[in-house]
Amino acid sequence: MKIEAITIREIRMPLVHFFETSFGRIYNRRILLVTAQCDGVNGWGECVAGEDPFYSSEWIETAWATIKAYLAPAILGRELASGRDCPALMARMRGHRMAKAAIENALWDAEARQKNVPLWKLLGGFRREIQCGVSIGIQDSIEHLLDKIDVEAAAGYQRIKLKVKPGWDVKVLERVRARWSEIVLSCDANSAYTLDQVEHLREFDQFNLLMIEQPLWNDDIYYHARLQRELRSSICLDESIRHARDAAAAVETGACRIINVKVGRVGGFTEARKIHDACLRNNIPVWCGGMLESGIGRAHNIALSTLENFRLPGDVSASKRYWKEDIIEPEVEVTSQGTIGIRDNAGTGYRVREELIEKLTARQETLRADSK
Ligand code: OSB
Ligand code: MG
Repeated sequence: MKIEAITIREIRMPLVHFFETSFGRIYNRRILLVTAQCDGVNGWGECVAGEDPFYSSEWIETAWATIKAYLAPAILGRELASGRDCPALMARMRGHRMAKAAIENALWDAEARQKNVPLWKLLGGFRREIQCGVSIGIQDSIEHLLDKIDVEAAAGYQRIKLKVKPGWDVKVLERVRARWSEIVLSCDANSAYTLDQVEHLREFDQFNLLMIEQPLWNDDIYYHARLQRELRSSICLDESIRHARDAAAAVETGACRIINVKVGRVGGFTEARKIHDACLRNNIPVWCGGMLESGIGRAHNIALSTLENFRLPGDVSASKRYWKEDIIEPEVEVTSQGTIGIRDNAGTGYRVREELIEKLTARQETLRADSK
């Protein structure tokens, strides 16, 4: 397929409810979408970079500038057999994985549409439904949090993940476990702790957590290995895993027993599949993380989650938990069993609502091969 044009666009979407982590609270998402025009077919990709460089060093402005100056020029006008060929063309540019993923995934999307096959099959998936959990942010009070858990547990979600930080952790977990002794529960610290808090982190062991996600520094593997030896609970790494080599190092050193795969964080479907395969060989379960995606990124997460080793419920949940109106049709819905059924249509199986996207667009720019 020939890459004829790349359109980058920023849309703005207000969240139904604010989302707070150890690094801050957000009410709105500024989302960078990529459209790749290949032989007249459009593929869509979503850049999961945030509005600020808080989760990772990338943010929407670095992604925009990097795509425009480097990533789009590296692929425009090229003839590619598959989305798989994209990473090699962008490898010269270091980092900027979320920006790269938006482009690569748009090409996989276009490829699936062109070949008239479902994206999940193209990626090598086989599941006909995926297991869903929810990630619940830090709230204004424990009462607010308990109300939220009530809603999500009643909706059927298979796992509840709570955001924690010093001052919003042990007491919160205690209250939650007192009310729901049986629910599958995990927590995510987004790097809010340090190794000298090991005694405090050991208190988490009493809550029978499925995992503790990213307790220590965002770029660390070594000290997580030290911490894992001190805890009964399993550590899951998110931020620290940038590529398959990080995953291999984490497994080899015993830094975690579970890995959260986010296709944006690792630079696209190709690298996500490598991590998946490496974890499968080492009997390390993975699950699909979320970045408060619009329907486009959400549909891609669903396709990825059909791979064999996505054995734990992901953070991929219903559109309506985030948006009044999503930019795909139908919206992503979750069954009362906490699953999402996999669609058999070509591409993601969801239609992109271009007319709604136009209305939400704050800026857009089309890059072409001849304008290099
Ligand atoms: O660490 O998993 C995370 C959202 C934004 C940034 C980082 C994270 C998250 C989530 C939300 O936990 C997952 C979702 O519901 O999309
Ligand atoms: Mg996380």
